[in-house]
Amino acid sequence: MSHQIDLRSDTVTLPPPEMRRAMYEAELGDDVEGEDPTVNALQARAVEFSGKEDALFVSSGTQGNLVAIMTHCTRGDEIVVGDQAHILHYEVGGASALAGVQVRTVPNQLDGTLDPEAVVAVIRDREDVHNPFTRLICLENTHNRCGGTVLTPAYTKQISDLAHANSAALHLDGARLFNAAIALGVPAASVAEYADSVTFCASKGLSAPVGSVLCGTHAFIGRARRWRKMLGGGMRQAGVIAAGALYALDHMVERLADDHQLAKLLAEGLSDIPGIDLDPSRVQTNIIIFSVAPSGRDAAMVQERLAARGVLCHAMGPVSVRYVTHYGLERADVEQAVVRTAAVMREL
Ligand code: TLP
Repeated sequence: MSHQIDLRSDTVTLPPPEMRRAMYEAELGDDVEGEDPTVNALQARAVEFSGKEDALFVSSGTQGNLVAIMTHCTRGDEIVVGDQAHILHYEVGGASALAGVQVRTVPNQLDGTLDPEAVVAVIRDREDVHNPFTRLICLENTHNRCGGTVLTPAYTKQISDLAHANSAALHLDGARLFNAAIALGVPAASVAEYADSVTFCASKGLSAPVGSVLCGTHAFIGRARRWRKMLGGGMRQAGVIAAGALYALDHMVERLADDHQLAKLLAEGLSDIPGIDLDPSRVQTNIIIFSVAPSGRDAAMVQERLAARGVLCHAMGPVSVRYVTHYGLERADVEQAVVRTAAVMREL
C-alpha cells in the first residue's frame, strides 16, 4: 500500500528535530517545589500569550479543563456546556465523577456558539432552595465537534457578561486557541480576553509531544495548583516536556495558517465528490467534518474503507467523518487524500 495519510487528528503530530533538541537540553528542577526553570519559563510565556495573570502547566487538555472546573466550582454546583462540547463527550465524565458537578447542556449552534438566550434560560434561581448554583459556563474555541469553528471575542464577551451578571464564571476550552487566533488575525490574548480561565494545548497543531497550560488570575492558579497535585499532576522535572511546549509557542504558532490553507484545499476537493455533503465555505481552521449521508452508507463503514486505502480518519457520528490537517502533511498528501476518498465513495 502507498504511504498512509493520517487525518485522524492534529494530536498525531510528531515534534520537529529542533523541538526534540530543546527538550534534550532543557534546564531542569523539581517543579513541585516551583524550581523547574523551563516550566517556569513556559508558564511565563503562557502569561504573555494568554494575557492572564498566571499560568499552570498541566499534563493534557482534559486535565486542564478538569482542574479549571474543580477550581471554579464546589461539589453539587452546575456547569453549563454546549451539547457538542469536548468536556461533555470526550473527557470520560470527569466533571461529574471527579469534580462532582452536574453538567447542564445548551444546544451548540452550527458555528459552535451557544444562543445567549438559551444560556440565560438555564441559569438557576439562587433564591430557590431546590436549585444547584450555576457556577460556570464553558465555551470551546475552536469548536471541535462543530468543525473547527471560531468564536469571536465579541461573542465571548457577550457570554462572559451574562455569566458575570449571574454570579457565574466563564471557562474557555481553548485546546486550539492559537488556531482561533490565527483564523481571526488577532493575538491569542484577545481570543481569551473575556474568559476567567482558559486552557490551551501544546500537543495539537503546535506539535509538542505532551502538555497544556491553564491560565487565570494569581488566586485562581494558586488554588488550581492544589487540584492538579491531587490529580497526580505534580510532575517533578517536567521541564523535559515543558521545553517542547515552550518551543511550540515560540516557533509553531504562525505555521498553523498552513494547516488552515490545506484544510480549505481538502474541503474544496471533498465537496465535489458524489456521496459527500460538505460546504467548504464553512471550514475556518484545520478541522473538516463532512456527512456521508447522501451515499446511503454509515461513517464507520466509510472510515474502514478509507483506512484500507491508507487514509486514516475518525467517524464522529452515524454519518459524519472528521479530517484534520496538521504539521507533517504536505499539499501532495491532501491532493492524494481527495483522490483516495473519491475512489472509496465510488466503490461503496
Ligand atoms: N481532542 C481530541 C480527542 O479527544 C477527540 C481530538 O483528536 O480532537 N478540548 C478540545 C476541544 C479537544 O479537541 C481536546 C482533544 C481536548 C480538550 C483534550 O485534550 P487532551 O487530548 O490533551 O486531553
